[in-house]
Amino acid sequence: MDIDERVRARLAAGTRFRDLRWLAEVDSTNRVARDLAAGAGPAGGGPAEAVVVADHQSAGRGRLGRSWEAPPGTALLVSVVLAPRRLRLERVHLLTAAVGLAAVDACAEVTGVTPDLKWPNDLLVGDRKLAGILAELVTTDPLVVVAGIGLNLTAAPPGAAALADAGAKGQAIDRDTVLLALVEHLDRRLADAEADVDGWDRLAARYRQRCATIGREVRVEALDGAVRTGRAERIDRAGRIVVSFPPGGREEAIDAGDVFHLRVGSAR
Ligand code: BT5
Repeated sequence: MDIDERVRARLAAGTRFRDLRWLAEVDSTNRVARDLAAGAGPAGGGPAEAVVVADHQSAGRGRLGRSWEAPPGTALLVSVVLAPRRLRLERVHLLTAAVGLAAVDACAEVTGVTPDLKWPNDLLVGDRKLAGILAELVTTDPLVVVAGIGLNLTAAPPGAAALADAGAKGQAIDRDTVLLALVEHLDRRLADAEADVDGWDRLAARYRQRCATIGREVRVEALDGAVRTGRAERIDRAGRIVVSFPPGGREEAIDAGDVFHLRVGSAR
């Protein structure tokens, strides 16, 4: 269903995201957002910070070539074009953190359910995945990124979570209400981060505070398939997760691959 007129008007008037597009069906909202960002030539002063929403994706994308699945009309599927100010390329991961924090705030505000953040790109309810974020670099100078999030509202694949079964009330999981809250929170997070020289450090600190992975026993699956377990100690300045591995607790910073929370010893 097309985006509610009231929601459109509020986003256009009150946030940096003036270009709001809705599609009934598309391969991937990230693909559309990337094309939008790439199409806006540098002469125009950089791309418009756009929002692309779809009711259904025929080829929704996850990280590392994986797919994102959601039955039509059951999820918030949205990608944003971001052209952040004062953000250096090596800290680009903070945009994933900004979208994650905004999504947590939106869920809490609209439904009363406060998901956990799992490094690097998931929202969890308990140990089940509620949402995933895919950030893709479009250009480095100026820095332009497309960040897409899929957030399960009324249905989820087996083993995953949807807001509807996480305690949210029926009327509170209207897609456009969640969309509005998410984009407004994201706009505020970005504005705060861009406001002064410490702004992106504040965002990083906020993400670290909220990231449920820190202090947990985790299973780390490297890109080459190697699997190890250890303890997630902290997130470093470059956004990598630092894990200590037994025996001896030698620390290693992980920047790619997958991290899973383990139950054993997982009390926070
Ligand atoms: C992600 O990748 O979690 C990033 C997902 C980003 C999806 C959004 S939707 C809007 C925008 N347009 C796109 O094309 N993509 C973005 P990753 O960490 O690689 O996790 C992918 C894995 O999550 C899959 O291999 C499945 O195991 C699982 N998965 C797929 N669909 C899911 C769902 N609806 N809910 C929970 N888990 C899911």
